[in-house]
Amino acid sequence: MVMKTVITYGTFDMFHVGHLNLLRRLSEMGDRLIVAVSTDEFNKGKGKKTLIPYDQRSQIVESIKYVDMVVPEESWEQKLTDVKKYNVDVFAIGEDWKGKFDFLEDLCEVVYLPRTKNISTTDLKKSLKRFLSIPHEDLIQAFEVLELLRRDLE
Ligand code: C2G
Repeated sequence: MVMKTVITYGTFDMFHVGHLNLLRRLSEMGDRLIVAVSTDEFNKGKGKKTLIPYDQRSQIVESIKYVDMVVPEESWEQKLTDVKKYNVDVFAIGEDWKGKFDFLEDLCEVVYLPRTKNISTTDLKKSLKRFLSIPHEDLIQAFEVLELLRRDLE
């Protein structure tokens, strides 16, 4: 049986259901799914500051049942060598990258998939930042009020 290999690349910071949906769909496209997780250094080059360091991001992705193998993504160019090295049949990625990797079409199928709506690491970071920017005393006061309400309900 010929093994159909799919590969994708990404940061996967603050792993969420958008990432999960993508990996599940990719796993349905072949027999083996390889995920190249962006290293912290490579992310700096992408202008992306990750909250979660590479070793944790790669451990999480490796633990996803749809994923067969995780490798580090250290450069833009490695896609060309990876496709040959791992005998890749399909390169796939979210459509936010539509057209950017068509140069791989000579080597393998190139697929851009719709992103999952209403979730992104950027939004998660924004809401986290908003919560953390609430003045400390306001949070204390809110918890005190909640405690009073809880006692009333007892
Ligand atoms: N994704 C998605 N839906 C979302 C968020 C992300 O389908 N709501 C997909 C992205 O399209 C991408 C993958 O999940 O295919 C990983 O997303 P990121 O971690 O943001 O990856 P990115 O930083 O775009 O890195 O060489 C390619 C780059 O490394 C891709």
